[in-house]
Amino acid sequence: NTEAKGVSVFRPFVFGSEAQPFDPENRPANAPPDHTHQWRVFVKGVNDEDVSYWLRKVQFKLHETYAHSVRTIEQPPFEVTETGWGEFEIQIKLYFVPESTEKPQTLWHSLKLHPYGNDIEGKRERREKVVSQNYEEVIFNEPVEQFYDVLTGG
Ligand code: SLL
Repeated sequence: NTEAKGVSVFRPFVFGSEAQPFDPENRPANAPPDHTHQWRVFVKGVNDEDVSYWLRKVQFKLHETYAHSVRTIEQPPFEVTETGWGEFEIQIKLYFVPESTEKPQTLWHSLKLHPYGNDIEGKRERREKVVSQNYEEVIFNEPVEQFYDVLTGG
């Protein structure tokens, strides 16, 4: 299993969250009474490009106030949709396809529910969607040959 000496392969992706306050007239029926927002945390390709040829699964570790706080998503879309009342740090662990022989990589995302300037009453009334996302690149240093071939379509 030879490695591509001195070669680094970069793969871009996007991770982050989207959140929106409940519509007061139309709360999700199953949401606990103290919950105020619906949100989604995700890992995806840039422009929704397929990433599943290198990304095998994603584990999202939510705040321990959530039941089953560790959520493992085995196929795209790699995302978790939830409701809640508070912001917290989400641990995101990326697992790569087995032929990569790569160890998982961990990143963190701050779930953001409230827009900046939330004290401005008008914003709250508009129930604006709060998006917080980052462009990132995973670097595979000297990938094993079989993975190099997968990455480069060779
Ligand atoms: C805070 N440090 O105090 C944070 C904790 C916890 C968020 C936020 C509800 C979980 C559930 C929820 O939104 N937890 O009821 O299942 O702001």
